Amino acid sequence: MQHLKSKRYKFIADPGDVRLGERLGSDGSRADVVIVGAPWDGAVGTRPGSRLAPSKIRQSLFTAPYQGGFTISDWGDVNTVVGDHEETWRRVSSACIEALSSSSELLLIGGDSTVSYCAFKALRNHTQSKIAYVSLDAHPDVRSISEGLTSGQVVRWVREVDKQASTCVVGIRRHSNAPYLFNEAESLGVKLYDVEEALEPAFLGELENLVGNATLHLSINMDVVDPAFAPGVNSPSPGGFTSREVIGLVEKIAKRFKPRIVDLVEYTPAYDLGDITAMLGATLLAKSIWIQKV
Ligand SMILES: [Mn+2]
Repeated sequence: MQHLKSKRYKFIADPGDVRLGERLGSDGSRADVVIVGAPWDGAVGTRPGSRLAPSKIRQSLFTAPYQGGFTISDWGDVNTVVGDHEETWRRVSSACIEALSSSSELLLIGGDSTVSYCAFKALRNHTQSKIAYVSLDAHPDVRSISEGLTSGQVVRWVREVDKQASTCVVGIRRHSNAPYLFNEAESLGVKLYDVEEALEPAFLGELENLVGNATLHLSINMDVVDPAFAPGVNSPSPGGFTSREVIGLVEKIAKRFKPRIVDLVEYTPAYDLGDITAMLGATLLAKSIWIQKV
């Protein structure tokens, strides 16, 4: 048809400039990297809206330059059930199990951070190897609440699924968390690192001791970034990583530990400004792709 573009995600006619969105395989196809969206925010108390994140993240991710050397497929979004978290979580886990069987690296776009727990359950189901769960987050997410549901419990649930998994949270802000949570984390065997510790040159050595050759699940909660660089989150906390710092950290982790799953959670588009949080989130996902066949 006349004057209709066959390629999306690009506005300039430059054949040498290939975008990631131009290399996508079709839904359900096997690929080095498989993308799944989990548009669910039913466990968010403060600023809901991360159910709208997957489409916004894709918009930025698919305009990123394709670096070559890997195949990538977007399987679309999990069909979530509004008001039914158990059925939704079952479906997210099930989609992740399928995606793990068809890829070397799964990129899961949340959604609130409970979808990270679903992905972790899927990974535990998929592999016999030792797993490490590294969460980049301002909060330890080890709450124990008297009623209801919160995404602030995810790391506690991860511990319940696999007590042997090495588990740590990187980017903690002391000033934004109740003191009891630090004791909870310690008694659950969850190692916490604040922002300053994570920026020390020795930090990668710390991770080396913790992760080693385990199968890595890396969870990136966008609130780990300073709200000046990532305002579009459910639970912002001042004093986080700059965008440059978090990009460097994710790149180093991806290169060294080759994560089997990378999830991006808690991005909340309604609170974003000029898509800066979406652009950063998409960049972090692009940097987390470690497969390079060339
Ligand atoms: Mn958090």
